[in-house]
Amino acid sequence: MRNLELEQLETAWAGKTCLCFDSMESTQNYGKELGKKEPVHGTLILAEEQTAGRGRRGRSWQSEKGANIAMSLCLEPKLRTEHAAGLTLVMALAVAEGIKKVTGREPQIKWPNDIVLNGRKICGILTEMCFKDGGYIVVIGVGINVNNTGFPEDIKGTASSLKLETGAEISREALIASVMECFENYYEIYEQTEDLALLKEQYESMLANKNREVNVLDPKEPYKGTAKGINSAGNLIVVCEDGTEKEVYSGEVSVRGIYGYV
Ligand code: BT5
Repeated sequence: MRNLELEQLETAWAGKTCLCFDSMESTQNYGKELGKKEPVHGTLILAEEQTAGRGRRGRSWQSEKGANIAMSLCLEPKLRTEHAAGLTLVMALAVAEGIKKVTGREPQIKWPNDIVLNGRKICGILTEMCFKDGGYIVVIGVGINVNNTGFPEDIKGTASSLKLETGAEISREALIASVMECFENYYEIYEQTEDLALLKEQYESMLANKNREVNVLDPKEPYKGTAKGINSAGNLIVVCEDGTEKEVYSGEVSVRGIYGYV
């Protein structure tokens, strides 16, 4: 493990402590274990390779060693616990904005936790929470496909990387620094209201699903509708085919486009 100082980083706390590993199971596991033992607010865990990188609900996250970003940001929020889930959307905004600053491209957010460029997934976000004495920690995992140029068979139809989309090799350090700066800024805005009220407009301006037909993969009963935007809790507002409006909670369901991944 080495302590990495991100040269370009201009934050007060986010990513100021940055622990970088060659290989580990998952930066999420490491972050959660570390957080139980010591103060970790703002600590960033990075791995060149994950042997058990994961997505939501037991899905796996696949990433080529040395080419991409696999990182977890540890937080000890002062927020009420029920408001912590919204931090996935705060990170999505930070990643989208960070990518825009570094590449000049305009990525979009596929609610709630994917970043897409030209309709393909270039980043996934996983937020997990665990309790520790006197409080709780939140670990936000971010996987960004930066410089890889190939994907395993099962995801090559939906995934892409920044290099494939822009044609240029991207500095991972510059991108991490940019995402941390954006995150710190948005997090402090989120803390003011403990919801997305002040960030909603910006989030919706990057929302790939906005005004699109979506399939809501509700485990009880999937349904179709048109995504209108989010509310300040971060739920997706979907108008169903019969005109009724539903709030989709990010923890429970996935959303797919009718004609493709977005
Ligand atoms: C996610 O889950 O997209 C969250 C991924 C979070 C990964 C980071 S890496 C650092 C930290 N440590 C971890 O162990 N995890 C976090 P979900 O929405 O469930 O999407 C998972 C699905 O995305 C998989 O089932 C695949 O279909 C697809 N997938 C896997 N690897 C991908 C990749 N590199 N690019 C695009 N899609 C991928």
